[in-house]
Amino acid sequence: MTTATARTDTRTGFGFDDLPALLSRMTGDEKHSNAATSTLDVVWVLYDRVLRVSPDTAQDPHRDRFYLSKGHGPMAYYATLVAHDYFPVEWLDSWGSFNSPLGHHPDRTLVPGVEISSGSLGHGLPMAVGSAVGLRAQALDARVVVLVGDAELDEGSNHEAMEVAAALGLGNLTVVVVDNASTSYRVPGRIAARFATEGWDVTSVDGRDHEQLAAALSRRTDRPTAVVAAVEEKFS
Ligand SMILES: Cc1ncc(C[n+]2csc(CCOP(=O)(O)OP(=O)(O)O)c2C)c(N)n1
Ligand SMILES: [Mg+2]
Repeated sequence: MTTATARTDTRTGFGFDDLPALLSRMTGDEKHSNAATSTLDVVWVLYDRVLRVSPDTAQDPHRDRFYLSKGHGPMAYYATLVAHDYFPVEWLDSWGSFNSPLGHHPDRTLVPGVEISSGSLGHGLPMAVGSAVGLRAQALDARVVVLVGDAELDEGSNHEAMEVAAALGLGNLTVVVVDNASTSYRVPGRIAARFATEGWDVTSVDGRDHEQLAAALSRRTDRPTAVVAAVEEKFS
């Protein structure tokens, strides 16, 4: 079931219902549309209801961090950043072109609000672990939320990061796995079970239900948190 909020309380006046129109401004053949639309609700709920960050606090050491690890599908991310006033809506019209700051993979040096450059799968979670350790060492009460894909978890680097995050008790770290059943050797339930085995706090939710997402993504304990957000199958 899809339960979406229709809030338009952003500074730009754009709300969740405007995202399809914002996405349609990004054209071309290499859009990775499925990868983008799979994350639409998760990214929106994070910026609308969960993360303590805004364009005004984008450099504040106390801000929450969001890392889009599966950077091959950034359209939903760009549209959400536009809605929350990080950069002008007109930038969407030339995305992917030679002089555009909006590449097919996000570049943290070019796009306001983007925390990491991504696109090579398997790096976001290890980076998020490092950031969570650094924030804790500085006694900063900020969180790191990293979004990964289900097939991205096939990269072994994730599993080393998963183990160390639990061993270190990184309660300031959340991973959200957008599960569109796209792995070659899928075993239903394996993602949640793997995180639980390593000692993470795990919640499985409908990745289109904003209330479920907001509750799960806001959860903090003294352990790292994993949210497995199921969406429609990529290849159905
Ligand atoms: C290290 C690395 N290997 C391979 C790729 C090529 N690649 C791009 S998208 C993709 C599939 C990713 O699947 P998933 O993480 O589940 O995201 P989805 O496209 O399903 O949203 C692959 C293998 C890559 N970007 N990085
Ligand atoms: Mg996938």
